[in-house]
Amino acid sequence: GKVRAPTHIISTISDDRGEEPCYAGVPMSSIVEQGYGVGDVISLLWFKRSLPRYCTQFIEICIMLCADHGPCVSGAHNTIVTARAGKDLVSSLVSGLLTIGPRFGGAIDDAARYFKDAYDRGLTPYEFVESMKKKGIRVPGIGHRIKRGDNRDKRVELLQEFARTHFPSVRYMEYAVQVETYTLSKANNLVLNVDGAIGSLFLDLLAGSGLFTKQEIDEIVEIGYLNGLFVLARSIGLIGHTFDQKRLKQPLYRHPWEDVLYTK
Ligand code: Q5B
Repeated sequence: GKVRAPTHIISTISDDRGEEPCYAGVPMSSIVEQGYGVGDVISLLWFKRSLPRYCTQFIEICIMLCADHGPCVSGAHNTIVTARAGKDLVSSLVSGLLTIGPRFGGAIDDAARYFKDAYDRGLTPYEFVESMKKKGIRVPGIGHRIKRGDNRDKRVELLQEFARTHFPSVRYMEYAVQVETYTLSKANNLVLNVDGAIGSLFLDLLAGSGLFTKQEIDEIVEIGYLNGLFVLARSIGLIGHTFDQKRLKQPLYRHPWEDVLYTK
């Protein structure tokens, strides 16, 4: 009989062999004819299923709100310096992307992991935060360089407002808010930041949509899909910063001596 030669690659998200490409089985023509948006495409290629409109809208809001946060943040700074060194678009983009990590923009997955674990185990915010302190781990999704208890992050408020209106349940987000109330009682900069808001709300999206099994949710959190939202979003801004520097014909960047403490 026929023997199938072993393949070197297994792929389950897209197929380009037929008359038209398909994302998770949905042909391009349907994507265009049915007016799908970027949120739908992310649902198909990342989660391998169509999600309800409020979910895809939430994904799109995350992308829009995280697209840029000015020229002073780590990612934009790196991109600007690289573009001014005469490098090309891809080099400027990746030099900014490479700063995304546990302190800057890449705390979404860990926020989801830690908030989920603490909430599911029934820890009070006090028990959760103090246990993190004992382990010497900063609470991911908490803290910001410029945002404060009396100067909240508008992006967080917009995400919360949307979820409170459209999500069937926001229990993980409410837990994150309780954690924030406790951390704010310790220091005024320990606000729930945009990473923490997205991390906790995505848990609510996964649990509340009814479209993911418990095992699937655990796998998504374990693999870490959610930093992808920040990476994808911020690429839009970093590309913009590259074009901006090129358009402005900015010269090679050199940091001023006065701003360095030379010491032994
Ligand atoms: N402390 C974000 O720190 C930052 C604590 C904490 C317990 C915490 C810090 C942090 C967790 C990671 C996270 C995402 C590094 C941030 C983003 C996107 C962005 C960026 C933008 C955009 C800020 C002062 C004292 C110390 C610390 C304690 C600080 N955070 N304790 N849990 N989470 N957060 N990242 O201001 O006793 O003096 O030693 O790592 O969620 O990246 O706009 O800029 O869109 O681009 O540098 O919004 O919070 O504070 O390091 O001087 O700490 O607070 O232990 O205590 P700072 P530090 P002590 S959103």
